[in-house]
Amino acid sequence: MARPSTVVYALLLCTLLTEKVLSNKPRNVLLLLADDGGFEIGAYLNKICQTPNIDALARRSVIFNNAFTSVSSCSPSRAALLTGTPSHQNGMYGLHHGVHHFNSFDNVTSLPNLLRQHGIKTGIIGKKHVGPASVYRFDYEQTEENNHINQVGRNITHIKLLAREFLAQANRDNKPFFLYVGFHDPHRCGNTEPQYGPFCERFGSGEEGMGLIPDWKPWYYQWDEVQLPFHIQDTEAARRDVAAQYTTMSRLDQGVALVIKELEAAGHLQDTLIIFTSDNGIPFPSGRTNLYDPGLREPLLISSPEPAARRNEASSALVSLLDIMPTVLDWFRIQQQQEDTNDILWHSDKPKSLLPILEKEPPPNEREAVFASQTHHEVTMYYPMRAVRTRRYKLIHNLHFAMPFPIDQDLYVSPTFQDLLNRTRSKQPLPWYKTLKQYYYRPQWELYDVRADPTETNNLYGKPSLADTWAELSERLAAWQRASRDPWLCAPAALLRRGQCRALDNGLGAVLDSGLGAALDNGFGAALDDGLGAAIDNGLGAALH
Ligand SMILES: [Ca+2]
Repeated sequence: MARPSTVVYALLLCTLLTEKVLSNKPRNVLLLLADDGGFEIGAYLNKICQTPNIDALARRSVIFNNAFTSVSSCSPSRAALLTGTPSHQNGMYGLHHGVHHFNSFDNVTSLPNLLRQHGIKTGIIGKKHVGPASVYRFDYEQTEENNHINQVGRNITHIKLLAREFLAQANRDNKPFFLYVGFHDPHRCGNTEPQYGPFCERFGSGEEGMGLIPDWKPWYYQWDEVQLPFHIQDTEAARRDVAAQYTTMSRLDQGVALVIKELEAAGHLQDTLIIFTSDNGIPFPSGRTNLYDPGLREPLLISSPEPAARRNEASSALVSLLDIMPTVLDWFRIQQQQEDTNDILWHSDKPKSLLPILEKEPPPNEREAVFASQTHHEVTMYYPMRAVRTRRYKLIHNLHFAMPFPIDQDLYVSPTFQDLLNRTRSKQPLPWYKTLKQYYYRPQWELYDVRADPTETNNLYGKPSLADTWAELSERLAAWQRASRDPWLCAPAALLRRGQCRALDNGLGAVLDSGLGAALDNGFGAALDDGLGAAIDNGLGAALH
């Protein structure tokens, strides 16, 4: 019989050997990205929309309750996620496809390019929606560029088989891998393929003429039972829209399960970091294309196979999707070189690896902040905004505040938005938290106490007791813009030239100089109140007639 000390020594040796083996084993990443996905998820306390598979992933994950995208638009968000830089810095100011034609700058360093240089096999299945191709090159690409988007983004049986093919290749090559699955669900499709319903919820459902996705069992919902978010009007039309969105969530949910099953079958469930998130907020008013929380806040689940990893625990840490790139690099133990940093002059507020949070919840920190930068969505939708959000406050700077907030085509044709228009035009009751006029016309500065006012309805800008808060947040926002070389740094009161803001004398300088309270003295507030806005939907129709 061994003496106790021998046993202890043997155990210690065993532990050391295990750690050695663990540290050398391959490490992979699976990134699952929803398209316009929100919190219609059981793990995020939606009681009606059933997502048993995403919930199962959540039980193996840290569930982030304060994760935010840096831009609420498809291509810009994906470019930001894949470069660790805000849209104004990587150049993806708006949508990539069609007439919009936005692309990142040719010299940007992207995650897939960097990983490939380090011998990691990279793959993308589903929606890509970024360019140029040379900046975002994956070893394996099955995207809308070589498939129909619905087949590669919504047909979960096809997605499953593509994942199987990629994983087999990675095993054959004996390489660590980064697999990015860009689901197209639960994106709307009423604008492009209305025959499948507002959310493509009938695509592949097995109904007559809809085709059949063998692995999908659609879940259907009663419109009067949905859990309505505060920013959607409480009407039958809007509720039916949400019910359709829920059905599409069931396809995303089952797709997530299929891909994870393929990961397991390929022998990689125990060596792969799994990340689930969404590119931008849900396609409803105040959601996608907005810097309000419904546009910026995202579900984020990260499941680590490490023995010490937290599981089924919520984190309240304030994190950004800009943190995904440093997290993935950290996981692969790749040090980002100075020349790879995309020319950022970060001093603080820089993107950070989230791996430490997967082991231990950091203490609550009121200094934490996330930032957002929006410029376009569609090419016609020029409405630059910048924002900073702490746990307590959100400051939004609407640079072109005198313009009506632009509406994208996808939202415009939606049953929810048409219902808003029709009710406003015909002066029917509109059980909504805003009026259309308020939605279209926003002040230059919006300051919200998001802890006391999570719906962001009470603009505190100009309140004397918050003068210091505004000054601190606006300076911090400007510092972040400066560090990330934002061409809009001085807008709208001044012009950025050789690093300096040069006054334009356009009447807005006073707002910036005098700080609080001056916003309504610029002549634009009066224009809104003098009846121009009353006759028409967004206040501009009358001017055209
Ligand atoms: Ca999207």
